[in-house]
Amino acid sequence: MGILNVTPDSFSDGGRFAQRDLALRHAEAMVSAGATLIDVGGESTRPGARTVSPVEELERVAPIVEAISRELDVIISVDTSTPAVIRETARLGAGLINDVRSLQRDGALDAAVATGLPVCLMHMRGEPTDMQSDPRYDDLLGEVSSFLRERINACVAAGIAREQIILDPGFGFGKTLEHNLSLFKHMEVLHELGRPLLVGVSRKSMIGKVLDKPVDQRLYGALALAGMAITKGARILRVHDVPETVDVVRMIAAVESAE
Ligand code: YH5
Repeated sequence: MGILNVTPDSFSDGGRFAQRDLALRHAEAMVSAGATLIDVGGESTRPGARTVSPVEELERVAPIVEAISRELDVIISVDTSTPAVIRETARLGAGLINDVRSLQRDGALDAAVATGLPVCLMHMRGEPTDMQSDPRYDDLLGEVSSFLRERINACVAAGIAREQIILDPGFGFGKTLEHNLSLFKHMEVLHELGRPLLVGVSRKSMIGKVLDKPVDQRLYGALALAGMAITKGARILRVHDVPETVDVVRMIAAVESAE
C-alpha cells in the first residue's frame, strides 16, 4: 500500500490542478513499482496536527480519488474517519475505507456499511491531539487485541462482513517507543483475531528514536521493519517507499517459496 498524502500546504504552490496531476503521477509511479493499493489521506493525524473540516477534507481527497479511479488500475484506500468522505469517495471509486479511528466517529460506521466496501480498523489510544501524552497500558497486547475484537464485533453487528475487515495494531498512535517495539515484536498475537494484518511504520518516530535519525533518513530502518512484519505474517504494508519495499517483499517471497 503506497501512501499518497494530500496535505494542507499542498495547495500552496502551483494550484489545485497541478497538485492533482502531481498526486496522480506519484500514484502512477507507486503502482508501476508494485503497489496494489494507494492510500489517499487528506487529514493529518500526526500528533498535534490541526483538525480539518469535513468540507476541506473532501475538497482535498475527492479530486485525487476521482483521478486515480479514472486513470489507474489500483485499489484506492481512503484514510478517513469522516462520514461524508467515506460516502463520497466510495461513489468516486474508492475500494477500501482505512480509518485510524476504527469507525467510531458519529455516522462513520453507518456510512461504511452503506458503501459495502472493506474496512481497515486500527488501534489508537485517545485522539491525535492527546494520544502521545503519557500513554499507559497494563497489558498492551491484550488491550490492543480486545479493542480490535470489540470493533470487529461492532462492524459485524452493523452489517459489515467479517471477511471485509482488515486489522492494524496502530504503530505510533498513543504508544511510547517501548510500546511500539513490544507491539511489533508480539504482533503475531493479533492473528488470534482471524483477520489479515496491515502494518504502518514507514518513516515513523519509532525508527527515528531507535536510530536517532530525522524523517528523511529512516528508509533502512523502515525496510528492516517491513521484512520483519512480513515474516510475522502481516499481509499489507503501508509505506512511502514502494520500490524499495517491493524488493524486500519479493525477496522474502522467493525464499519462502523455495523447496
Ligand atoms: C497506520 O499506521 N498511519 S497517518 C508520523 C510520521 C510518519 C508517518 C514522521 N494512517 C497509519 O503515516 N493508517 C497513518 O513521522 C494510517 N495505519 C493505518 N491503517 C501517520 C503516518 C506518519 C506519522
